[in-house]
Amino acid sequence: MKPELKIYFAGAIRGGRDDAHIYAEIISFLNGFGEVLTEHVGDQSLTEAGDDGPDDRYIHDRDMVWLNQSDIVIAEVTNPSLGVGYELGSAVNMGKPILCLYRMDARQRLSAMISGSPDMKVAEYKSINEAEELIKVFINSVTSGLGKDRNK
Ligand code: 6K6
Repeated sequence: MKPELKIYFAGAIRGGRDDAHIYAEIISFLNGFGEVLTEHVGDQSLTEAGDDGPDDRYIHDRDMVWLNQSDIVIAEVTNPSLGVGYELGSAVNMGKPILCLYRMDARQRLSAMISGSPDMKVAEYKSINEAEELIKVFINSVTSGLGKDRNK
């Protein structure tokens, strides 16, 4: 049996939790394609202030291990986040296939370091349905190259 696709989902935490419900919807959709290593990013009880969890060094090291283990990286980049930017730069250096999802109606412009990167696919969306379609097409294109199983 072929191994399950390992998906690293990135979304703002200390950068702001306004879009946490969108992260949760994307993660629930991604669960149909493989194992989402970072499900906590969509946890709506996780606040940007909360510091009752593991220490920052532990979080950094664990997330870098997961990033290394992942087959693909999907980031929701509408809400700017230093952590997400760091993860994306690291993922580029690791040679991971990357999809960045950005909401068109957002007031903030996307960083040129993301929209101008030749090493990631940046796609704009308006609705969750549109985001799901973009994810489906991206995963199909990557998994046909990887020869991985997919569920959708
Ligand atoms: C919880 C509440 C406040 O801070 C935390 C720390 N918990 C984290 N747990 C797991 N991953 C984290 C945490 N903080 C940041 N990350 C990683 O960085 C996630 O994978 C996100 O994609 C990204 C968010 O970065 P910031 O700069 O918005 O926090």
